[in-house]
Amino acid sequence: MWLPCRCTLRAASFTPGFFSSPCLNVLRRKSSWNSAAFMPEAAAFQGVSGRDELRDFSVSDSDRFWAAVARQRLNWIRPFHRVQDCDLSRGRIEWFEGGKLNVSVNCLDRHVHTCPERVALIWERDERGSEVRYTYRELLEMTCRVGNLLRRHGVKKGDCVTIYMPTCPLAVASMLACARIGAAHNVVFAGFSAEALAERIRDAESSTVITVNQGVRGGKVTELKKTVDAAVQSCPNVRQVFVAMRTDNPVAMTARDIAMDEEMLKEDVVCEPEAMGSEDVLFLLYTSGSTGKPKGLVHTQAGYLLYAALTHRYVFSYHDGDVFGCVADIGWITGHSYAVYGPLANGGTTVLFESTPIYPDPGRYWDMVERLKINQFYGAPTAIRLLIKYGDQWVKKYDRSTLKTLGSVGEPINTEAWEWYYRVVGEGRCPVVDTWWQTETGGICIAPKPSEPDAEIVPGMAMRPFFGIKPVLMDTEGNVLTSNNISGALCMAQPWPGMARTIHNNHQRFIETYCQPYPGYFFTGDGAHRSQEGYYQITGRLDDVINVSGHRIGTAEIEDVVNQCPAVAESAVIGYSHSIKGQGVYAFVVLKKDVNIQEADLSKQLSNLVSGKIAKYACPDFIQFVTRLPKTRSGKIMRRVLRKVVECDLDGLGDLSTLDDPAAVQEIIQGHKKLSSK
Ligand code: 7RM
Repeated sequence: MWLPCRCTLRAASFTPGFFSSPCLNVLRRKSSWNSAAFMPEAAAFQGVSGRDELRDFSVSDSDRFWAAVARQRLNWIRPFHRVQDCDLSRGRIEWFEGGKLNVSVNCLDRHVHTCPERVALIWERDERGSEVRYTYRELLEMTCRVGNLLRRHGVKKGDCVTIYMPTCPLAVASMLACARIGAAHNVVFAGFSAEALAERIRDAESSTVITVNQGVRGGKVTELKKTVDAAVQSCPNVRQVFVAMRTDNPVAMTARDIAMDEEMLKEDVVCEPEAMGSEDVLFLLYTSGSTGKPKGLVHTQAGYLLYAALTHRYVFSYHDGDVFGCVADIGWITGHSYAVYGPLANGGTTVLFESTPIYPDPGRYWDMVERLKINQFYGAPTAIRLLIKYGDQWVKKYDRSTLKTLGSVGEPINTEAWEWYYRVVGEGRCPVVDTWWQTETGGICIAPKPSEPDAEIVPGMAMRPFFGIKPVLMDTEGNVLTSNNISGALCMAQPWPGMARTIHNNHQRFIETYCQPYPGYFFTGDGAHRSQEGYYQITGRLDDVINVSGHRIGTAEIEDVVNQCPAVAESAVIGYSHSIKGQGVYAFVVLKKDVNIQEADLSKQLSNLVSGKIAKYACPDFIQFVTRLPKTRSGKIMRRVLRKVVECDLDGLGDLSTLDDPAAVQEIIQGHKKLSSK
């Protein structure tokens, strides 16, 4: 049994409210700034007074800034001798060269020395009210057992272990165990299909997979082990699958499978940590780009951990004793940085949320806030928009007085959602931080905080670059736009420790995607507006990546799957605005000539195909069958035209003169009218 009941009972006794003055209102207090109290290392930066000045200093003298922070915040086995060695134009990014450390020691052992009984994890299980707490000592023990188990089964430094698990303590211990023994982890979101999982296992060259018998989410059981079985059929390199028990239902085991709970108990609770170089790989995480093949972004040890820890502390004003509630799944970068690495590096107490915002009812989040006494709540706008529809009573039923900061991530937060979050959830007491970042950036890059204590927060704006971040806006010719009140492509003018280093086995693609579009700069793929006051507002993707309920997906990836259907000649997938999901998926499909299937049946078939090959969230909400797609004479699909039709902005269709066959557009307009009136 993987749920030692002793853990349920022994929560460390500490007072979460200790640092939370009831009125931590950043908007009201004007303070004389004590740099050392705000950030101890700032005391060494002479003449730097105020957070804005500290931000300027972190960019203008980034070597001194990051050296001081890295020395102060991380435990090193061997000190680094060079702060950074980066050349963005060539995609060379190296931080803290010569340094050696172990990430799991930084997340666990050092806190066990000072406060072994502090709660590290609160697992908010799908079954409401059955939360389980793990102290730092217990999490270290569990991590060591997994580390020893992996080692005993031949996992070595430099290997990559794929983790296909729900958000739970054993998944966290598995991630940290990899870090402990020097293996990279590759967490695959447990909502991905067998094929999507198989592709990621193969690309990562994993020979070891960790999973559970079944997952439980929103009261529904998912057959994760069976999905792994199906996936590894096409992964000849997979040698072993560790299977832990999330439910009591046994699953069929093969010669390749290892019963993880039982085997773990045989292992020692001490596991020698590997000394890792700063730039050794910590993990791969796959994310969608504008082509069909997901990219395995590579994050390394020291820089990533430092950046996750620093942003966690300063963007959310996290203080010792606080309970941090990031509700993201560990299968996404948000779960990595703000449910696991950031909070644990800071010795914090972090919530692992296994459920959904509306299970068993729409009060789930706020019931959890009351029960676990959460001080910082970090979630996605799509969930907020969903909850608005159920009404304020689900929020007001519960005591939210422990809340101090509310965070938003994954997509733009519209004003209505922001206001509701601020007024209803936070009762106007808690700053709302709209945090912009990406899998590629490793941690938050633009957010309203830190800021001077009396600085304003504008609804729906990420606003201010974090320490060490220098955003620039570019015009289409690649010129840096220097004025305010202007929009452009969002790039970063200098490297920062948390950024991804490469794409696994494809450095060329890394360079082409991020470094070549604007030579010398890191291109984010997003557009942004800089206001008159100099604040940043993200306007959305500039490429064919869309964002469905905060999940990033490339339209090309969906098209590739749709096109695999034997009846389909070609397709074009676009995103359209959706009131809850942010964006929805709309597919235009051209069928082969002599296809004789009912459109409704075919729609169903295509939806099943997409959920089977990618995941449910990627399924089209609308499938419109057309006889031809609008194309340029050179054969390029004019997605701009399709987007305008779907957004019902016919006046905005613009210049159609480059279209090969303008009549195609009329047919598409008519078909869209029919489909949307259904
Ligand atoms: C953390 C995460 C990244 C993409 C990014 C944006 C969009 C994320 C915001 C946002 C507007 C935000 N990583 N995005 N945060 N857009 N405001 N605060 O989401 O790799 O999965 O997605 O998400 O387009 O490029 S991610």
